[in-house]
Order: sequence, then structure tokens, then C-alpha cells
Amino acid sequence: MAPGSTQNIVIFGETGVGKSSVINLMAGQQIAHISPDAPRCTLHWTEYQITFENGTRYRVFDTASLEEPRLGTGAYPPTLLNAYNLINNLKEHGGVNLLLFCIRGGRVTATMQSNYRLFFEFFCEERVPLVLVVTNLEREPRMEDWYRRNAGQLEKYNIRSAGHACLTAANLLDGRLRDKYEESRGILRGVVEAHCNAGGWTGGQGWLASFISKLVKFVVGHPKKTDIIGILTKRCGMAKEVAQQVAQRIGEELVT
Ligand SMILES: Nc1nc2c(ncn2[C@@H]2O[C@H](COP(=O)(O)OP(=O)(O)OP(=O)(O)O)[C@@H](O)[C@H]2O)c(=O)[nH]1
Ligand SMILES: [Mg+2]
Repeated sequence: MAPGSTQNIVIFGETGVGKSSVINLMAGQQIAHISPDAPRCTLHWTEYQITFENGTRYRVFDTASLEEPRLGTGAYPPTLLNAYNLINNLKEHGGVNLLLFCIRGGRVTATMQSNYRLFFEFFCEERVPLVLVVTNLEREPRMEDWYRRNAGQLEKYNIRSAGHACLTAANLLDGRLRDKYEESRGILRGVVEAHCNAGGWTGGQGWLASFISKLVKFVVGHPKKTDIIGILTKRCGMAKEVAQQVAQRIGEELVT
């Protein structure tokens, strides 16, 4: 990794799974607010900066995920706008180096699978390494055992990761559990350092049209072509002809 460079990490996962707590664990101090946060719509994000003792710097984009396997039609326009703003912001900062997918140690669900697809397949086009961060494991005698028990289930849902960290992100624990919290910091930092891609991914030519058309697959009902052209021109600042071409490429999934 180039000395002095900053790695960009996108963290995602359902509300309350422990994203803010994981950021604080990684930082070694309280920089992110623990819930309840104000409700945010899908792909809205907050940015945090973390520097490890060895000097490596990270910019963490804490993003809001889907709360159900599908998106309501009304949620489609703001999600699209957030995705567009997020990719541009990431581009300005050199692209994404790592995805952290945060889940609570429990059973694997359809919403988890949808979020995995939204961020890894749709948003990052499978071009960014993904690390699974499993929280709430302080009661496990060996936290890593969760992964061994659930690897088959993850496989069944097609959730694939370059690495994983089984941990506890709850900071108000004492005694033996406190030791597990400290152990968790080492596990998390190790996996982040091991899997950050050297080059940031920024999304290629045609990213927007491709993302819009993939996102449609998640929406209940069919978004209107005129609504999409409206967002692209009014909110994303795109020229009308370009927006029309984008909507045209998406084609038959849209209602005219
Ligand atoms: N027992 C236990 N509690 C945890 C763990 N991680 C987080 N929590 C608790 O779960 C609650 C939610 O944690 P947050 O870190 O705010 O979750 P979040 O994903 O950032 O939530 P949103 O920002 O609302 O999406 C808090 O009360 C945390 O203290 C964990 O590993 N174990
Ligand atoms: Mg949070």
C-alpha cells in the first residue's frame, strides 16, 4: 500500500446490526453515533476518518441498507440519487478499496442476500473485495465457530466473501467479554489490512445506466421512465438528451 494513501471503505448492513459500533471498534474510540440514528433512506451515507497506529488512513462510508428484500416504488428515486452522489463522492476520493458487509450473528436471511447483491453486485459490479463482519458473537466460546456453522447457509444464499471477521462490537462489556472486545479489534483490523485493494474502484463507463437497470429488479412495481428522467435532469444535473438516452437503454423494465 502506498505510504500516506487513504483507503476508502464502504460499510453496509441492516439497521441496528452494529455498523457504527464496528466503526468505533476499528477506530479505537467513539467516532460514530450508536443508534437510534435518524431514519435514512437506502444508500444515504455518513463519512468517518480513521488512522491506524501504523499510519494507514481509512475513510469509512457508513451507508444505509435495505430493511426488506425489496424496495418500494417510492424509495426508488431517492435510492438512485443517493447511489449517484455516493459513486461521485467515491470517485473524487480515489474509489472504493473494500466493502464491509455487517450482519448480526444469527440466521442468514433474504434481506441480507438483497443487500449483498445491491452493494456488491449492483453498486460495485463485483469489482471490490468484500469482507463479512459478523457481530453479536460475545456469547460464543469461540467467535469464529459461527462462520464454520453458517458457511453452508451463506453459500446457499450466494453470499461470498474474500474474508470474514467474527466478533463482538459491544463496548460496554466487562471481564471476559471485555477481552473479547479487544480481541475483536485485532481481528477486524487484521482482516481490513489484508483485503483492501491497492487500487480504488470507481465505476466505469455506463455505470449509471447499468446500475439503474439492475436496481429496477429490486423494486416492487415498475418505476416510470418520466420519473427517472426527472431525477437525472433535476437532481443529478444531467442534460435532458443524456438522461433520455440512459432511460432508453434501460428500456422495457420502465413504464413510459
Ligand atoms: N451485544 C452486542 N450488542 C451490539 C453489538 N454491536 C452493536 N451492538 C448494539 O446494537 C445496537 C445497535 O448498534 P449500532 O452500532 O448503532 O448499529 P448500526 O448498524 O450502526 O445501526 P443504524 O445506524 O441504525 O443502522 C447498540 O445498542 C449497540 O450497542 C455486539 O457485537 N454485541
Ligand atoms: Mg449506525
